[in-house]
Amino acid sequence: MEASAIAHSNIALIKYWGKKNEELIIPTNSSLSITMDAIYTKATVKFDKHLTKDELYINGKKEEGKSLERLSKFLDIVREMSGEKIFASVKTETNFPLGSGLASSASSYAAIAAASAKAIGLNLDNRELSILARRGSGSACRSIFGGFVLWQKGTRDDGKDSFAVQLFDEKYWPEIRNVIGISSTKEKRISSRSGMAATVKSSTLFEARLKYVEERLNSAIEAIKKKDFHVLAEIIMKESNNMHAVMLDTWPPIIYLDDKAKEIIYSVIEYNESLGENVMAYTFDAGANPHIYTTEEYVEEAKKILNKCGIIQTIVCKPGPGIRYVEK
Ligand code: 2P0
Repeated sequence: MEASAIAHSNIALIKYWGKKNEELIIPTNSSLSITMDAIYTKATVKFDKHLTKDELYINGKKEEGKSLERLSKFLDIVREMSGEKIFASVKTETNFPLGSGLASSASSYAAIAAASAKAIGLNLDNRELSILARRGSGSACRSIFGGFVLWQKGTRDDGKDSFAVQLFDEKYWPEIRNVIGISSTKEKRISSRSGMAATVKSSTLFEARLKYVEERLNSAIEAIKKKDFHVLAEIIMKESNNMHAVMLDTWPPIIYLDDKAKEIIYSVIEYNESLGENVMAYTFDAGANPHIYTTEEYVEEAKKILNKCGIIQTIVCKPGPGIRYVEK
């Protein structure tokens, strides 16, 4: 009863920040992302009747405490779905440094969902897998699919219609790049999970965000359909700003952007202005690592901007594939 799967990270253009239901992980708004080819997690799950509790190894290191508890809660869902009451040993390996500040929960839980469902004998299609992955980490539901992915928030209270769908596969717009800067290696002060809960509870601007975010999402999809990077870039940047605005409006405030991030924001805007066209778009998640979405021909310029702003290490990603099963 063992299986391995690989899932790639995804970086949102329209962000998920806020839950309608914390237990079931149902979001307050739909979101849109691109799956990244160069960063991924491989998970191997083995259900073993000799085990007396679940085990978790991340990059070879045995984990206890919160991350194990979270995994066990997730595996309880898989056990309930299958009717099997067996503990599992779970090993995950990421190909990017975990201390890099790049979130690994999306790729990890997508890979764990796929590997555990297969190992325990559940025969799930990708939609069911997306719903399952969502229960591990919201953004993981998007990593089941490759290319351009929409997570539809759904309307049901049980979350059964809250899953991701692929809009376009990874070959649709192959020139797209995300130049990721590794900015901070520090553990973030506030986790996404507690941060977004605090925003929903305390930000007065959040209501306004929810009013406009789906409109922005539809405009983003239109721009992707037309492969209009100039329009898409403006939406991406405004959306990042908007999410970080509600973060700052949270009490106590959440501030993920640092001085380097601020320099990058101004530099990208200035570069676009110098060309009279948006050829790059910055976006930031729950951390200070910059993501510059651009097209192939501007990758070197994007790197130069990041270097000038004090960022040495970069990872260049293209649209990447969805979940795949591999040999151990
Ligand atoms: C996103 N983030 O859309 C946004 C942008 C962070 C900022 O998805 O509580 O780690 O496990 O559902 O999935 C981070 O949220 O949170 C996230 P949980 P998750 O990519």
